[in-house]
Amino acid sequence: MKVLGFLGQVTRGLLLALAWTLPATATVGNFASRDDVQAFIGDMKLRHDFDAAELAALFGGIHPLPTVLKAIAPPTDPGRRSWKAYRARFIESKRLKAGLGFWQRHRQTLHEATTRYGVPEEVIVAIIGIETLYGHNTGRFGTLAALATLAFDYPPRAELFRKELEELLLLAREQGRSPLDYRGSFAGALGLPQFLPSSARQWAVDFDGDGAIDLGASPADAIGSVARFLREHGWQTGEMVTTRIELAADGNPQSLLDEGIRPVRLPADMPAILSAGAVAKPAALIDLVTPATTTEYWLGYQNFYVLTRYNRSSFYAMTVHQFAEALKVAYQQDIADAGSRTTAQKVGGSRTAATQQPHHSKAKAARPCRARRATGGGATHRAPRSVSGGCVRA
Ligand SMILES: [Ca+2]
Repeated sequence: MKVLGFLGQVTRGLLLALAWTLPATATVGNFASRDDVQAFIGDMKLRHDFDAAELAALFGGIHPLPTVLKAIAPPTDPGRRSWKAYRARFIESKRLKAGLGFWQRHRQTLHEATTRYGVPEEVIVAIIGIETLYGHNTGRFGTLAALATLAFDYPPRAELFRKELEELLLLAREQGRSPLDYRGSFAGALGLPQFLPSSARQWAVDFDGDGAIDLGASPADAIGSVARFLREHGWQTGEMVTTRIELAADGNPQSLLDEGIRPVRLPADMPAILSAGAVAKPAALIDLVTPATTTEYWLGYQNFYVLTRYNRSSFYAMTVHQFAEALKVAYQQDIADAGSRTTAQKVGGSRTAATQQPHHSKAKAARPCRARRATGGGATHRAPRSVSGGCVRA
C-alpha cells in the first residue's frame, strides 16, 4: 500500500505542473521549533487530548529526512510507463519461490483467513510478496520522521501526510508503543503488508490472537489484515477479476477509459470492444500500455477494483492478480509433486522396489526436479539445468 499509488497515474502530471520549492527551514534543525509543527501539536492536543509537552519533546528529537523528499519527488524525466517492465519487476522467479515458501509456512493461517474473509489464499500471498517480498523489504525509515518530513516539507501532499502523521500518533497510543518505534517505507507504510497508519488503525486485525496487532513481526496479523482489507473493500468470493478482450474493428476505447476504473458498465454496453468471453457483470475497461508494443485491453470487474483500493494503479492490480495466478499454479504443482514423491517413497520402501535402487551415493540426487511452473502471462519458469536442491534437471 504505497502512497506512490496515489501519485502514480492520476496525479503525477499534476505534480509535475506544480512548481514547489523546499521551505527555507527544510532539512535544518529539529521539527519542534517550527511554527507549523507547533500548530500541529496544538491541534493534536485540542482534538485528541495529547500532551503538548510530550509531543514537543517527540518532535524535538527528530529531523527532516532529505532522502524521503528525494524518494518521493517525481522523476525529472518520467518517460512513458511500461506495463511489461512493471510486471517483470514483480513476477519473477525469486519472488515466486519466496511466495511458495511463505504459503507453505503459513498454510494453516492462510486457510483460516480465506475461510473467514472469503479472499483466496493466493491473492493474500501475492500482495505480501509484491509489497515487501515477504518481509524482506519493509523499509528502513523511521516512520515518525518520514511522515513529519512529508507533512511539513512536501506541500503537494501535505494534507494527506499530516493526516497519516496524526494517525501514527493515534496508532502508537492505541498500541501502547512509542511513535519512535515504527519503521517502514519512506512514505510511512508499515510492516509486511505496508499499511499506512490510517489503514492499520482501520483494517488491521490481531489474527494470531496474541492480544496485539503487529504487522511487522506477525505474518499471521499481516495475512488476516490483508484479507480483511480486501473483504471490507468489497471482495466478492469466487467472482472473476479480469477478462482480456479485443477492441472492435473500429472501436475507440477512449471514452470508456475516461469513465475510470469503477466497474459500472456491462460489457455488452461497451460498443468499442468485442465482449465475447466477458462475464455479464459490471466492469471497467483497463488499458495496459507498453511503449512500442500493442496495448493490452482488459475488463476489470469488482474484484479488480478492490485490488486498486490497495494501491490505486491498474498496473499494480493486474500484477497482483497475475502473480496470484502464477503462485496458485506453482503451489498446486508442488502439492502434486509431493504426493508423487510420497507414493514413490512408499513403493521404494518395499523389498522389491528397494532392490531396484542403484547402490551408489548419488541415488538421492537422482530424483526428478519440480515440473515447470506457468506464470500469469503464459511465460514459464524452469528449474535450472543443473543439480539444484538435491534434484537433477535433464
Ligand atoms: Ca497479533
